[in-house]
Amino acid sequence: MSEFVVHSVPGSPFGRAVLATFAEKGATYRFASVPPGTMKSEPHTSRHPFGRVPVLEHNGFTLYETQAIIRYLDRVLSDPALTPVDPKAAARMDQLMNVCDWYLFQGVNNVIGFHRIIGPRLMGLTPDETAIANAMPKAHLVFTELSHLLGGNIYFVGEQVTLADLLIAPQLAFLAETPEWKPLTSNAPNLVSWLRRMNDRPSLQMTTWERVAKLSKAA
Ligand SMILES: N[C@@H](CCC(=O)N[C@@H](CS)C(=O)NCC(=O)O)C(=O)O
Repeated sequence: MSEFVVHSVPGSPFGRAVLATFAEKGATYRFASVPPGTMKSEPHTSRHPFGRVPVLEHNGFTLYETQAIIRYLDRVLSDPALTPVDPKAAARMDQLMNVCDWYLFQGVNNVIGFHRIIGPRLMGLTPDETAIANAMPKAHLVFTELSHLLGGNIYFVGEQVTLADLLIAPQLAFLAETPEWKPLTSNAPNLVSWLRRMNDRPSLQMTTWERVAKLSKAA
């Protein structure tokens, strides 16, 4: 069986979505840690011209953008399927994945998650409270909409886990570690229960920041 290589960094929510997809499929991969401070230079920019993670390599095929990667994995590792067959359910999954990238990440997690977690933990920065406060109106809107779309479902699109759950869970798990989580979920208890269910899945347990950091040290 050909080797999958994931270039990423421990703690990356997008990278975690890829690793969790492998775990859901029961498939193996090699984790190639991108050394700190090298994401914007060669050789990484040859893999990812925008200097981000994750990047997948498979049989000489290189792919960046998390949605593209996990959709590719769902096609080449077909069992269990993580995309619904029903066109409406598949469209809902696609919609949620775009809500994640366009609204949950941009302006919410890349601000709150950065200032609360990444900056202090990796760069010794003090959280910028003004930037966090400015991100909160959009964050409330995103949480309200995610809660609405989840409704009474077990997973975002129904009873089966899909790529949408695997993309969104690492982003919300990040925010759940911040003081903003409580006000953001005060009217969204279904999101709290959903995240608990996701965190209980082996695929999320195997891909925590700590577990991936250990994996990357051992590699
Ligand atoms: N649209 C990209 C976003 C990837 C992304 O932003 N990754 C973060 C880590 S979770 C990153 O590489 N950040 C480095 C930076 O912003 O310079 C994807 O879906 O893969």
